[in-house]
Amino acid sequence: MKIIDAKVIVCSPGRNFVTLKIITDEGLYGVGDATLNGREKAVVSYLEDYVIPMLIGRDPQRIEDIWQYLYRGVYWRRGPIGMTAIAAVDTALWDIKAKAANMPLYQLLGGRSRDKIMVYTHANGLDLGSTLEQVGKAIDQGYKAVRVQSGIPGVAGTYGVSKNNKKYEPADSDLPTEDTWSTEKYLNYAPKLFAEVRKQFGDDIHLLHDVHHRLTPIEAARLGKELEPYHLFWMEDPVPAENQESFKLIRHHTTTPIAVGEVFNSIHDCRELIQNQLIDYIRTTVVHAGGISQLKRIADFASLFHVKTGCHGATDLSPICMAAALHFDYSVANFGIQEHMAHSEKMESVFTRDYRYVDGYFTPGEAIGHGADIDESIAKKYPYKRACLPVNRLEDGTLWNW
Ligand code: KDG
Ligand code: MG
Repeated sequence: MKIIDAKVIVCSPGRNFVTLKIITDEGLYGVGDATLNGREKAVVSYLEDYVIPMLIGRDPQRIEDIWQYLYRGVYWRRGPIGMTAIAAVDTALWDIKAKAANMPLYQLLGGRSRDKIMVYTHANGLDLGSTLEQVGKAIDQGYKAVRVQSGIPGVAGTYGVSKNNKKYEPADSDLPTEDTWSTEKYLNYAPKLFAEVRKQFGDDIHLLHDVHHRLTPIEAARLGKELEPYHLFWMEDPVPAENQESFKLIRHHTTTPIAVGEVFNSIHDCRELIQNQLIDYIRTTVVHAGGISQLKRIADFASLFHVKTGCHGATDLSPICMAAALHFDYSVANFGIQEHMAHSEKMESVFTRDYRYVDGYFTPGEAIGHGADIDESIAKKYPYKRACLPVNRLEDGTLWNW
């Protein structure tokens, strides 16, 4: 089998998605998600100007060799742009291989390790009352795990909370909008929020929370400690993770489980965190961490250190990524949980998929390949529109982590 063509499809059905389609001489093709929120065009150029010309004529069945060719063979290793491009190629090649084998992808990955995949959804509100209402709605929809984010009293707008009663979508402007942040107000409010959620909804529902990289290690230690009575499933991204060693300080102070990794693109970004058992869940996912091939390596490594998976699954990851992630989740031994932030109907109209939701759990479906595809004629109706993620400033104007 040979790769004879590949193309990049960009569309914006309410938000931007980049999709790679790889076509073979035997009539089989595969698709992979290549979306990097707010920097989509950089990946498009990387794929079109460099990667696609290198793919033509290669045997698509040699997934590992092509992965190494695009990683080691490029000299400039790692980085979100290159690794997202590699992920798209890798996902499309696994799709082709599974189609050639006439199997759903999870069978090629070793078969299923479980019957269903627990997902968590998002509940967010501008204030305590509306946040509690959203948690109640999620529980009524059958979710067993809910991520809770809330507006902070005295702070205008924050991560994870819709500003306009529409579904939360952070890349909301042509150029970055500016949010304001107060660590002090947040730290005073977050334990009260979770106390109320537990009081109202009891102990059985899994609760998650995303700090979104905003604290220092000692502040994160305080938060983790104060949240302990509400036994969170995890506290996510408490601090930016470039300094992996800094997690030791958080770990020494709290038993609240920690999840990190949605912005990582290499196994080396999480090596110290995993081998020193500084985290409990690794959030790397298919599209930003080099595809299924590298995700399998990360999960196997993590399993040696009691770390489970918890793949990122926000709406900026297309249904193609979600499909591939669910096959991975189904097969991997040390699965923890999968994020599910529902796409809008308009977004879903561009993609076909076989995965389904039943009562808090997903299954990837039995379609051959990963089971997701793009409808190019519908995609054409929604041209690319630049949209950036916000930036964040402290109340005195200092630039902070968003
Ligand atoms: O593009 C950025 C989003 O994917 C990110 O802000 C979502 O943190 C996120 C999450 O946990 O879903
Ligand atoms: Mg996050």
